[in-house]
Amino acid sequence: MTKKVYMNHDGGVDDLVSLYLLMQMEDVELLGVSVIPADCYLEPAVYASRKIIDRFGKQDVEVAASTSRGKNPFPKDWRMHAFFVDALPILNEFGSPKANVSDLPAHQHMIEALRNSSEPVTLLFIGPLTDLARALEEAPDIEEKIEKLVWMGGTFLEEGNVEEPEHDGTAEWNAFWDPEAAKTVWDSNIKIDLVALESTNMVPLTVDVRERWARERKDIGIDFLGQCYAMVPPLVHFQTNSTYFLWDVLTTATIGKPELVKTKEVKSIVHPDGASQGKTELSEDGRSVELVYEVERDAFFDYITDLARQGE
Ligand code: AGV
Ligand code: CA
Repeated sequence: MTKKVYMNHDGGVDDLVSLYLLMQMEDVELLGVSVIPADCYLEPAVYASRKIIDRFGKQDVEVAASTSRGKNPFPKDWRMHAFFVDALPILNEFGSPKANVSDLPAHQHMIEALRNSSEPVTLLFIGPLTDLARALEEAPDIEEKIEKLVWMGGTFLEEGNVEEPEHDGTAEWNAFWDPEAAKTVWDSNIKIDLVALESTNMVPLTVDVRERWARERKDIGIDFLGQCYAMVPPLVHFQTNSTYFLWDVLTTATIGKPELVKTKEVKSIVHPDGASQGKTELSEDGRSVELVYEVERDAFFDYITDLARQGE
């Protein structure tokens, strides 16, 4: 059975690779893609998305740009990555992008996609939740069209991945960028699969992974993975704040192959403000989420490498 999916991403290397991989999944129908300028700049991220759809998509997919703004901006160095992906020769062989850009802003584009769908839709969010929060405020009726939300965000570990002044370091970045949006979504009745740092910490980008993709670079799809992950720092001696993980790619992979991960139900709240803003915390008074807390690392890398292979 094909799953209907709507994707909202924020233009990082792993966001754009996720778009590529999602389009390679046999049993997924992609209803639309929207781009929010959180961990990216909007223009190159929209261009890169359209070019990936042109070059590697099997269906027509429309792209929408977000008008949302966050509370806590991402570091500029990270936001630059979308420019690098957009400039890759493999995405620029045939001139300017063709995939359509919607006249609607992201959240309204998603509302329309949900209302037009005859079946419930899985929402894949691999950046902040701002566009979903806005959509829910504008069109509460969409809730019943949402099968579930699969979100890369949050953590219940002591350490998050935010290192910023005036913050205590307990949050994950997608939650920190717009903590109020996370709270709005928490307050809804949508089912949530949470791909938090518990599981993404198990899939750092390492040199052996890069070498594997390099050995197979004759395949154009695997070369594309290798080129994308050449732009970001791997884990070598020890983890730093810049170390890159396959956060969003793991989140996307759970849609195509749920057996890769283990999940458990937990109850949690989100801190909307203060020194812990964006922190997700276990609490009996909180809402229920399905936490992805473990992944079969080797099976995951095999899966995404096989999925990427184009046979060209
Ligand atoms: O917190 C993880 C989220 C994911 O959606 N993003 C990157 C992924 O796209 C923010 C982020 C955290 N640490 C980063 C990030 C880093 N070292 N480089 C770039 N982005
Ligand atoms: Ca992201």
